[in-house]
Amino acid sequence: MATTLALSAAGIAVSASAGGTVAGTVSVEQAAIRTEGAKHDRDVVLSLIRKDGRSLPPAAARATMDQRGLVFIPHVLAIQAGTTVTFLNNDHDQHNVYFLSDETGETLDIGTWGYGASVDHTFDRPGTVITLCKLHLEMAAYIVVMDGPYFTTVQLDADSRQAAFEIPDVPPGDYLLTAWHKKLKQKGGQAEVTVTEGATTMADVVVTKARYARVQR
Ligand SMILES: [Cu+2]
Repeated sequence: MATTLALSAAGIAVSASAGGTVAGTVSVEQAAIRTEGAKHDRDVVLSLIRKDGRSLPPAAARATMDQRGLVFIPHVLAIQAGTTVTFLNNDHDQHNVYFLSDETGETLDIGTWGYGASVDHTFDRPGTVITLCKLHLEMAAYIVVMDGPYFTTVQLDADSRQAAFEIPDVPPGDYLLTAWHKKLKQKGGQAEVTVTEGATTMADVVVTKARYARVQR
């Protein structure tokens, strides 16, 4: 019907970033996935890295890492480099926050504070930052810092060890698709994907114990 077509065309016009989408499934070859509890390993971060060297939009969003019930929430936080994260204490206990760079081993203690207080920290460099509390050794979170804004975090299903993912609004071009999971820290093995305006590129990613991602199309 003409009405339907007009509505759908208007919807496309409103979407300023447009671009294309990369979607598929990610699966992790691991004996078991823990989907419950403070130290679950259900999160996978899928990200696209531009291959053409064109400039990336600056980080626009802010993010929050909560400390509640002696747990960092969320357990895995993916952000773009340049993003400021607010570290909030929602417990009637003092909490500390210190960072351990997974790549360099460098540490940074940003302090200790009490209920209702927060401290901001801006993450400038891509990489994995393990976030810890010196007062509660069981507390841990992972901040996954990406160079660009083209990423998504998905939760694996406990039985299938799979999750569907979708990264929308990606400018057309060639990218490297990578996956990050805390147990299977995938550092290389990127797969090439081409993003086309208005289209969805399908890519199924398998994260293996050999620490690389395979893409099957
Ligand atoms: Cu603590």
